[in-house]
Amino acid sequence: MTKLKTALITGLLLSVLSFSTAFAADKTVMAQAVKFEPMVVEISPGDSVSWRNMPTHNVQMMLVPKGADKFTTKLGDNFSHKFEKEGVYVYQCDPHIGYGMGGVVIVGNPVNLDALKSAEVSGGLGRVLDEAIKSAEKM
Ligand SMILES: [Cu+2]
Repeated sequence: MTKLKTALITGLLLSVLSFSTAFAADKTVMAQAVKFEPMVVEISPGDSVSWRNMPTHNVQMMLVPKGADKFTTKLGDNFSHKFEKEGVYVYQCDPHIGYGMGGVVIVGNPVNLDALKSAEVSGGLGRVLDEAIKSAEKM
C-alpha cells in the first residue's frame, strides 16, 4: 500500500470515529409527580440518559441485560449514565414504585426480551415491565 493510501484511509477512519463520538446522544428523562417522562427511551450503545428533576426520586435498575451494571442512584440526585450493553433496562423509583413510577431504557436491539417475558414481577414494577415488553416487541 502506498503512503498516500495509508494516510487517506487513516484520515477516513479518524473522521468516522470522531463523527460517532461527537454524535453520541444524551436523552433526558424528567421526573414529573410520580411518573418518568418519557417512560420509555430508545438509544444506541454508547449513548447516555440523564434523569432530571429528581428531588424525591431515584433510579434503581431492576432488570438489565446479562452482564450489565445494575446500578442504584441516590435519592434526590440528578444522574447521568452511559449505556454500553445492548438490551432492555427496566428501572423503578424506590419511593414511588407503588404508583407505578418506573421506566424503560432500550439500548440498541432488545436482546433480552425473552428473559423479560419470563421475569416474575408484579405490582407497579409489573406494569412497567408490561410497557417494556410492549415497546420492545414493536421494534
Ligand atoms: Cu419517584
